[in-house]
Amino acid sequence: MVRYSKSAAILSLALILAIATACTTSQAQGEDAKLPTRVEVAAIVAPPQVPPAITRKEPALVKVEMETTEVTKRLADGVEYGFWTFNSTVPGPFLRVREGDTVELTLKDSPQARTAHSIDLHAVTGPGGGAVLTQVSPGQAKTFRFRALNPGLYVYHCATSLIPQHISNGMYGLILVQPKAGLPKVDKEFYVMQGELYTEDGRNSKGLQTFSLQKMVDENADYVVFNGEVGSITGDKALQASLGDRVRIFFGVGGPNLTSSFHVIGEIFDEAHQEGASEATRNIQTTLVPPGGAAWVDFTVNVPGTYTLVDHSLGRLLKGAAGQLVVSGADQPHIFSPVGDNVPAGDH
Ligand SMILES: [Cu+2]
Repeated sequence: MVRYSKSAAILSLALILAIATACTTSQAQGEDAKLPTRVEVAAIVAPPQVPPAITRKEPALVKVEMETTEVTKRLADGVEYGFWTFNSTVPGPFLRVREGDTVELTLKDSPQARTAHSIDLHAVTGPGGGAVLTQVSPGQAKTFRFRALNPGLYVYHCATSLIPQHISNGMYGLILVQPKAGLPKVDKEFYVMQGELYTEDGRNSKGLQTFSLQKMVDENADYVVFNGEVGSITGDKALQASLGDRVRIFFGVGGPNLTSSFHVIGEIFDEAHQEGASEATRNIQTTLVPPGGAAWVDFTVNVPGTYTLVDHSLGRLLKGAAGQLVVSGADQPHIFSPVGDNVPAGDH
């Protein structure tokens, strides 16, 4: 009798737990069923540009369409590479959504592609970050939804085998989940990502280069570049700002292997959101950004001239890791000036 009672009690408890779980599940499904009524299509612009800040105050269902492609493009002067991309750019487009939005992402693999691709977004809460739901063969398209629960700056990348090869070939980008209150307003926003390439014939070879699996495994990169090619943001393509501008750089690392010591020569990050954190640290010279990680930095440009973006592992300058921010405006000798007959040796 005692034994029966115990069994009955255990059974009752199990039943209560089962009902409670069922209620929780159905409530959760009820919540999930409430899609935002406002529907928007994500703005897509090519790097280093960033879509405008989101100003709406309520969540939306944001539709994103991306196509994975395989394109042969310039890697350096006289050097080409068969890149694998999101939307034919390296990095892929900067995605901008708002905390609480539901993102409906459709990934299509180009009919001209030779391999399957997918997307894993670090902004996703859910197994695989989307990778399991988006494995697409050439010509195929798949759609999934996720709710952007956590604000921050997140990497996305292809997660199809061999994943580091897909990443090295150019399949990475950033998604910003704007906090509900928005980010502080700035005058200029830029989008820069670092990645490295491993080639069979090495850095001094011209013509079309091919991926080296062995060098990738050895982490012996031939090229370390910003935005997919040597000189992507230098010279005529340098980032531009005016004296007094508040500048924001969203910086991420696709990798697949190398951590960046991101630094802007001649500037100090007034605020750095290290590892994409919501809280900023102040007055930072160099910020460490790991593969699959991102940071954003805000600073005011107080002196005109050319500022060089680097990975402060400076050997990588020789492998291509350099960019430029050109600030126009009148000299500010009270902040920075030569003295006497000192003639500037030129910009960095
Ligand atoms: Cu891929």
